[in-house]
Amino acid sequence: MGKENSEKKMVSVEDRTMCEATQQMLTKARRDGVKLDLDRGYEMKPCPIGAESACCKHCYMGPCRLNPRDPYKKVGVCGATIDTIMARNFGRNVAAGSASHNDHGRHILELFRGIIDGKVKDFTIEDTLKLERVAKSLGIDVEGKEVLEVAKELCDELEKTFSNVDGEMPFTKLAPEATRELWRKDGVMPRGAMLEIMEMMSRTHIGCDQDYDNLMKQITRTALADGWGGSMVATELSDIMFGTPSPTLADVNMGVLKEDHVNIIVHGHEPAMFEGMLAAVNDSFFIEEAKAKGAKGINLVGMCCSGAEMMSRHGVPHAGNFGSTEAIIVTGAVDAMVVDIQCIKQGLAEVAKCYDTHLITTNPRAKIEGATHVEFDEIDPRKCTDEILSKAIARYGTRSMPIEIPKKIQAGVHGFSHEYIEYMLGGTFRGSYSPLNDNIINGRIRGVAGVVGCTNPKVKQDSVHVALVKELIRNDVLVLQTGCSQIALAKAGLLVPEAAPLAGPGLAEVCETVGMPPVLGLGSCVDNTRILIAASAMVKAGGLGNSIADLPVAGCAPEWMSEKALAIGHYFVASGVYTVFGVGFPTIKETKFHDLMFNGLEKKGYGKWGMASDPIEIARMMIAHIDKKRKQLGIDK
Ligand code: XCC
Ligand code: SF4
Repeated sequence: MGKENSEKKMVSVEDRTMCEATQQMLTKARRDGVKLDLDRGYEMKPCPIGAESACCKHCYMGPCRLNPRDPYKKVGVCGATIDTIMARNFGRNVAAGSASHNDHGRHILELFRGIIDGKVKDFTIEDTLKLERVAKSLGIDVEGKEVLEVAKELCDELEKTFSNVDGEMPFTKLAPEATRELWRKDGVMPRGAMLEIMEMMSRTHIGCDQDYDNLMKQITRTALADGWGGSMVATELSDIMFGTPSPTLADVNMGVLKEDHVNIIVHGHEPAMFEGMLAAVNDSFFIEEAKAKGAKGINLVGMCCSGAEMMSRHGVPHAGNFGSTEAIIVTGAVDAMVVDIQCIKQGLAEVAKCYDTHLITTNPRAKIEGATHVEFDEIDPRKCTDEILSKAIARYGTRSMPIEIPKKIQAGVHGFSHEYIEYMLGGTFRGSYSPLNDNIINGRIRGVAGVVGCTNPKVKQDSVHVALVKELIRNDVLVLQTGCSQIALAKAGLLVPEAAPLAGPGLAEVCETVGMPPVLGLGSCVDNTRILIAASAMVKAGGLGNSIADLPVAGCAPEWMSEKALAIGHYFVASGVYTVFGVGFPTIKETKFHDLMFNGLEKKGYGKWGMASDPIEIARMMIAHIDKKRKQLGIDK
């Protein structure tokens, strides 16, 4: 009877995801009696009070629950109002998101220092031109200096991103002067990330900061310490160490798995371990080992953000986004899934067990009960990668499961770094401004949108991303993408120049002239900072106002789920961008805090938040904002 009930409730796989490969694997998982996140997400009934952030558990006089339908009727035991409670909850979310990216960035900085000190021998400084450019942009004199000397000075300067206790975070120098003036005037200029995150946590302790407007200042500072801090350090130093991406053809979707190869998936966020794996799989010793077990070779593919990063840099195939990480194991073809940090579902352990796949954690900061831990150390990468390869090859040799790989595969062009976008659309000056700005001013391109972020089993995987992006380009809005969103559109076949006819006439003309897709993939989530740098470059190129807030641009994370997404959303808002989130939002509409986020911030010169779940509605809101900015700039002819 229970079984009958749950079967009746089962939603069709087509309603859970629009990714056909994932549908096929979800069907197989149901048949095999294995529960995936896509079904757990449907069955979970989220707490309606928590969903709107109307509860507080910051002390044990509570937890206190307020009524989202009548938010001002009650206060917490300590007297905290709904605005205080929502602001504190949001602040802690942003602190966690900012901490994640800063931890990632600091780890990349340590690797960079290891190379400079000579302790790390397996990695090197790949892009010395970018090293010089970044150093110069921070005011470091590079004239007549050796590469390592410049690198050391840059490393010392960027260390301040994390350790400063006063002054201004180094990369904030890259923002337009008017934007920085606003941050200074309001006292939200980030100092050091560790300080900002610590202060965010301390101010949200019971009985501390209980003024939502004052809390918003620290929330803003903590978010800016992500975008112009740890995330930007991660992107820029990764480019310097592993190479700056330029357009690369890469295959996406589960069809990149090969039945007759040893399949190894890397999924997570930091590039070092993946780079180490890439070097190791080309070792002839292991290729011979694999052949001895009857395999044709070793097939290394990525997923989620580290996958997006490796695809951008090296054209490594990408097997799918966040919503497909459990599903892909159902193929039975994954010999090892190797993970590091962030967005790694604990549920993977159970699914991996069912399909006899090795789930291997590699980072001391992220172990999973039931997974095998093989620690990655930059000083001796081969120790870890060789052990992983041996395990994966052995598993290939004893494969006993029937294998079913969805035959879905889609080629696309990835790897549009901000440098490349500038070169492609701004390198040669024509008329008074850069060609990108010219095309915005003359109206061929109506505006620029960043569509980014996760997938969330609360909504049909990929569907909001794809419908939204199609609607935006149809209206001549150039779309920049990162993370799991980029993978959704890649699977849908939009990251190719041949997708230009799907764009409106103006954007299509620009795409055809330049030979670029209407949707540009920039990489992983930390690479959202490429959008900040591109936006700053647009301001500097002239003709579109003085600050990022003046630009006809908008952002969206239509299927967001993580705290990192909230931190990213807020650093875009704090940098001047109108940012719309789908799925839902942890505030109550009829409150002062919500009004501050969705209206008040814009009046103070920042961007603002927006929320809608329907993709066409989201597009309409973003385009209306772009049109409003065009009008303010006097280019709305
Ligand atoms: Fe995670 Fe970065 Fe979200 Fe994807 S988009 S689900 S945060 S992997 Ni970054
Ligand atoms: Fe309740 Fe205040 Fe304690 Fe929060 S801090 S749990 S609102 S008493």
